[in-house]
Amino acid sequence: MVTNKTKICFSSHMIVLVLIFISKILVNASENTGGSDIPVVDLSKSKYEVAQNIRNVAKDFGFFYLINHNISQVLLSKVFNQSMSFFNLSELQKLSVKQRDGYFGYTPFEEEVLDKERQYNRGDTKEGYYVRGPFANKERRPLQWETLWIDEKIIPEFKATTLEYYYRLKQLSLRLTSLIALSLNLEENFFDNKFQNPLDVLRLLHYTSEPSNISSGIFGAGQHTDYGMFTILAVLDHVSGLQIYPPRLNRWIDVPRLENAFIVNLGDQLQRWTNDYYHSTLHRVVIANTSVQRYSVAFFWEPDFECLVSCVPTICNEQELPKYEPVMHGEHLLFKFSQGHTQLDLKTEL
Ligand SMILES: O=C(O)CCC(=O)C(=O)O
Repeated sequence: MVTNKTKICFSSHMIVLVLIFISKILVNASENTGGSDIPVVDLSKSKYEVAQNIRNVAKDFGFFYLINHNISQVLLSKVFNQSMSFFNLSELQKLSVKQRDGYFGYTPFEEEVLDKERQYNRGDTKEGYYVRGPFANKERRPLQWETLWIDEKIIPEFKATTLEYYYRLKQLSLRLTSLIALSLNLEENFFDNKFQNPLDVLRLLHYTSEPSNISSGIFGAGQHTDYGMFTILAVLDHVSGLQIYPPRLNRWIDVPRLENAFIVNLGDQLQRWTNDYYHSTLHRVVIANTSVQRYSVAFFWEPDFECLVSCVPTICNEQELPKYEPVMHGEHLLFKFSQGHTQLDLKTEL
C-alpha cells in the first residue's frame, strides 16, 4: 500500500535526483564550453582522452578552445606588444615591407577580400603581416617565400619574438596533428610524411574600429573557411568579433576570447582527409561598435606543397567511397590565396 509518507519520500527523492541532474548539466556546460557554445579540448588529459575529445567536437563544431597548451602567456604578450608596435608604424614604414610575389610581409588595410560575393565594394577592414621562418629545404619551390622583416632598429626584437612564437606553434601543431591522427584511429605518425616542408605561416592581424555592416558588405574579415589542416588563433583582450557557422546549429554564433586558451579551427584539407566527417567551419569577423581595437595572431598549419590529400583509410573503404578527387595541397592553397589577395600574381608559382 502507498502511504502519504512514502509518497512524500518518493517525491523528495525525485526532486534531489532532478537537482543533481541539473547541477551536472550546468557543471558540464561550463567545463565543456568555456562558458560559451564552443567546446574545450584540454591538452593536460591523456592522449587517448584528448583524441576522443577532438573526435567529438570536430564534426559538429570544427572549432574548439585549446587549454593547457604550454605556450607561455609571457611570450604571447610579447608577441602582441610587437604586433601593436608594428601596426602603429607610419604607413610608409609598413609599406616598406609590403608583401609581394615571392615574399611574405605586410598586407595593407582592405587588401584582402575573403568573400567577394558579399564584400562587393570593400575589402576586410583589417591589416596583416605574414611571418614565417626560413624553409629547411633551400631550393626555390612554389610558395617557399622568405619574410620581408622590419628593421630591428625600428622595432627591436620583432623578428626574434615572432619567430620564437612561430616555432613554438609549429611544435604544438605537430603534437595536435598526431592527436588528430589518433582521433581518426590512425597511427600517430600517419601525417608525418605530409609535413616534411610544410607551408605553415603566422599572421599578425589588426582590425580598425570601424563597425562592420553586414547588409552593406563591410566585414572585419569576410566569411571563409581556412585552407590547410587547422589554424591556431590567439586573441588579445576581450574585443569580440569572431563568429562561426557550425553545421549543427545553422546560425552564426560568437566565439568570445577564453583566458589562456587558443581558438583552434579545422581547415579544408582535414575535411577532405576525413570525407566531410570533420568540419572546416565557415567563420568571419564582425566588428561591433567599440573603442578598443581587435588584435589577433593566426597560425595556419599547412601540409607540403606536393602533399596529395585524399580520404584516410580508416574512413574510406568499399562501403564509404571518397567524395573528393585527391588534390595537391599547394594547388588548393595557391587558388585560395590568389582569390583573397588579388594584387599578387601567383601564376609564376606553378
Ligand atoms: O582574427 C580573427 O579572429 C580571425 C582571423 C581569421 O579568420 C583568419 O585569418 O582566417
